[in-house]
Order: sequence, then C-alpha cells, then structure tokens
Amino acid sequence: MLSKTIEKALNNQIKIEAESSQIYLAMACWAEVKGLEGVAGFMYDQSQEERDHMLKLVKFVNERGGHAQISELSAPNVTFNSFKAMFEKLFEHEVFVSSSINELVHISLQEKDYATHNFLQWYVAEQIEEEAMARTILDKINLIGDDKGGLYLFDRDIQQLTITS
Ligand code: OFO
Repeated sequence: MLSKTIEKALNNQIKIEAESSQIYLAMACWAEVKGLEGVAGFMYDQSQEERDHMLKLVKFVNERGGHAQISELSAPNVTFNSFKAMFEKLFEHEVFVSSSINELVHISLQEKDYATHNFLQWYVAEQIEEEAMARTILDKINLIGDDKGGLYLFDRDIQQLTITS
C-alpha cells in the first residue's frame, strides 16, 4: 500500500514523464518539417520511450493501491533556433528528470517504502543511460558546428545511437 506522500510524488513523476513524451514529440515534428528524417525518427522513439516510462509508473501506482492521476500537461516548445539548441534542451531536460527521480528515491527512503525504492532503481539506471546518450549527441553536434555535410551524416547515423529501455 502506498502512503499518500509517495502516491503524490509518483503522480508528479507520471506528469513529468508525460510531459517528456510531449516535449520529444514536438522535437520530432520540428526535425521532420526541417527535413532531418533521422533526427525525427530518433525523437519519435524517445517520445515513445517516455510514454512507456509513464505507463510503467501508472501501473505501479494502481497495482499498489493508489490511483494514478492523468492530468493536464504544460505545452512544449515547438520551435528551436538550431539543432544544437534542440539537443541542449534535450540534455537539460534529462538532467531535470534525473534530479526528479533522485528526489523520489529520497522520499521513498524517508517513507521506508522499500518496494517503491526497489521499483525506482530501474529509473535510476535509465537516467544514467539517457543522460549519457544526450551528452554523446551534444558532443557530436559541437564537433559538426555549422557544417551542412556533417549534419547530413549525423542525421543518417543518429538512429544507431538509440539506447533501448
Ligand atoms: Fe528520459 O525520462 Fe523518462 O525516465
């Protein structure tokens, strides 16, 4: 059984994962209309992964005697100044998600909820991977700079960077 404190904290994370999915979906659309099919495909996959993260939390909350809340979401950014700016946002967002997961882990220990603590370890591991992937992408984008040919190759290769969860 979840305490009210844990239920509220998990529901907050459900909203964050849902917003992450929307943020990456908006990035996918922007990349697609800009003609970068590889980047768009990568962002569609990221968006789907975030939805899966959300659903995993939804099921956990409901199975543990709580009630998962499906709430209104903040509208994401739909345009970006550059691909570099877009991937900087992605990286910043993943760092934000990691800190939110860390806070959840902290609350689960305070509440002595070891089942939730155990459940959250999957998210801790996932965030390490996602931050690393976002950092790798940023490094590559920084190397490319404004080179159009580099961006073309990057668009071709980015799908291989997808880390499955
Ligand atoms: Fe990439 O954020 Fe979910 O966990």
